[in-house]
Formats: sequence, C-alpha cells, structure tokens
Amino acid sequence: MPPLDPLHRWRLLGLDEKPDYAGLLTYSGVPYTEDPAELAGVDVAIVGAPIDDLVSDRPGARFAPRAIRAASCPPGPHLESRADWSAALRVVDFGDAPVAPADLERSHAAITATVAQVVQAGALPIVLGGDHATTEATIAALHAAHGPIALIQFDAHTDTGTEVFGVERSHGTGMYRLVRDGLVTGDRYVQIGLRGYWPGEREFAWQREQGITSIFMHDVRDRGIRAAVEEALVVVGDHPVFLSADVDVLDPAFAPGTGTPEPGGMASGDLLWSCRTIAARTNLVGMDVVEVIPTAVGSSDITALVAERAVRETLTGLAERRG
Ligand SMILES: [Mn+2]
Repeated sequence: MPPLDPLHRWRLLGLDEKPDYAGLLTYSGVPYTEDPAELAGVDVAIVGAPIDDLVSDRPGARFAPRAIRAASCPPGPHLESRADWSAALRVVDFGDAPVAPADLERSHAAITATVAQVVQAGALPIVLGGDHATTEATIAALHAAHGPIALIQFDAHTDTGTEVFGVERSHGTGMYRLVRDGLVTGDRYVQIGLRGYWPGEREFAWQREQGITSIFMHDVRDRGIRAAVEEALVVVGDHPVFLSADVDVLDPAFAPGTGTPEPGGMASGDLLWSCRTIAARTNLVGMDVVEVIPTAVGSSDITALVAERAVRETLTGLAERRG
C-alpha cells in the first residue's frame, strides 16, 4: 500500500505545502504509511506512543502524539543552520503503535514491535510519547539491533528510582531498569537539567556506581548549555546514541503542559539547540519526546509546539550530519 500524501490535493493546485490545520494529520505533513515495506529508503520514521498509564501525578500524555502533529509548521530551511531536513531526508509518519488502554504489557510490546519495524528497515525512529516509561519500550527495539545504547536524557528527574509508590513499573523507574538490565550503559549515559527534590541520595549513590553522568540544572546555569552538551558528547563518544527529551526539563513557563512540572528549568532555545547539536554530532540511532500534556489546539498548544520543534531540530541536525 503506497504512502498517503497529505499534500495531494494542494499539489493539484500547484502548491507544495498545505495549511497545518487542514488535511490528514501527520507530523509536518509528511507522507503517512503503516506498511513496513514502504520504509525502504526512508531515513526517519515518526511513531506515536500514546500511553500514559505509568505516570505518578497528572495524566494526559496519551493525547500528545496527535497534539504534537497538530502543532506543526510548514517545512523549509532552518534560518540558523541553513539545513533543510525536508529536502535532505526522506521522512514518513509511521502512525501510532497499537496500544491498549490499561494493558501495559500489550501497549509496551506494541511500541517495541512498531519501533522494531522502523529499525529493521534501516530507518531512524523518532517516537512521540506518551509518558517517559515508553522510552523503555523504544530502547528495547534499538538494543535488539544495536546492542547497548548510549543515552542523553533531558529531564528534571533522573527516572532512576527502583520503585515509585512501591511500584516497580513507573515513568520514574524506566532508566533504572534500562541500566540494570544492560540495555543502556551507565558510563555512556548523561542526564541534563536535573533539579528539584527527587530522587534522593540512595538513587544518586547507585547512579555513581554505574558511572552515570548527572549534569544538574545549576550546572547548566553556571557553566552554560554549550559546555553541558560538549561534556555529553565526550561521554557518549561514537557509540549508538538515543536522545530522550522529557519536556519537563523546560521551565514550566515554557512548557506548562506536563504532568510533573518543576520550576527553574531550561529555556526552550537551549533545548532546541541541544537537540540539533546532538543529532549533528553523534551516532544518533533514535530519539523521543515525552511527557507532553496538550493544553490547547494546534499552534496555541505551546508545550506541544516546543515538542514539535525538538523533533524538527533533531531532523535538522541529522540533515546537517548528511552534509
Ligand atoms: Mn522523565
């Protein structure tokens, strides 16, 4: 089944773009397919992971994949980088993983299986969460193809708890489980933007034992985002890298639509620059943006909008890397 082109009717009018609010809803208006055979020759496939069953506070991130797609903007070259991902890369929207509400095992298996189809086709998956536990399901598929994964995580929280409210499966424990089980290598794992009041000394002691690099928000404030990202690039080296952007790394003033907001966070421009730089300068094998709770429709949803741009900057960095 050939991909559906959301721009088809506009192309008949001689246009190569459509209004964001009209037509079939895909990421940035890219072609839509659910057929793995159509991924041949594709550089990047967008996958939705609409599940938020494992959040510890406010739910709603299950609505994010649609909101991020709806917060899109027309393609074109990046004014700073000059790279144009829409010209340099073949990108498709591979649709959502077939999740089942309240069935964690089936939903995570569906995310892993859908991402695995992308990886097996040689394309790079970009996953729209969903809560941060979806990263476990995504990295499971990447680990099967690439072996142990290096991880750069933008987040207010480490997500390395052994349990949250006595429960082992949580959006606060995914990174602990990934390191414990060997899917992510501790000494190739960097956290950027940590702040607030969680976790505690026990978790940080475990993190130090694993060789995990923690760059706190006060470090970013004191040293600057460029120094923080340079340190992260050294830690991950040329190993296969996953970039995970929890939108709560941003100050709630920039990203109010998230379930566990923590004041005093990063500004949008720093996160966007970081995503582009990491995509341009690492062996990136996958990316996700998680924990967005929609608060409005289309481009007025500022949290979905910055999540959309985090993906767009990653695509731009990949286009830069192509040269
Ligand atoms: Mn998180």
